[in-house]
Amino acid sequence: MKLVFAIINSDDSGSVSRSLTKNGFSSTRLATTGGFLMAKNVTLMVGVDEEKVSDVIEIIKEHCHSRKQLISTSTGVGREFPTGMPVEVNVGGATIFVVDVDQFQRV
Ligand code: 2BA
Repeated sequence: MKLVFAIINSDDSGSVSRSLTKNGFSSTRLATTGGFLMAKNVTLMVGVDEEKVSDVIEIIKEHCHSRKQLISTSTGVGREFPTGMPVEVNVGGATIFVVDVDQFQRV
């Protein structure tokens, strides 16, 4: 079994969750915050058999869009950038980690 962690934009999270459910996948949503932008995002946890991981990733890809976001460097975000200059970063579609699961039990 594998555990898929997908960090996604909050605006995409509803359609991803609905599509996962519709396709028979169980998922858990965590309210998270990106370390760089300090903006809220959503992390989905999906426990799934190995042969279904690609199906889960396809659903995530289908519903997650990349966005350009302007950040103000005067807020202290991104210290490597010259201060006072707005900087554009490309966020998403999704950041996905797939990890091995040693045990899965419902008790
Ligand atoms: P944030 O950490 O808030 O990062 C938002 C976006 O800012 C990133 O988009 C990237 O384009 C840019 N960025 C992040 N760190 C940067 C840096 N040190 N210098 C310049 N630009 C930087 P994404 O790569 O699409 O990441 C979206 C969110 O996914 C991240 O939000 C974070 O919550 C998560 N994430 C991305 N990579 C990760 C990783 N290796 N480990 C854990 N979480 C990660």
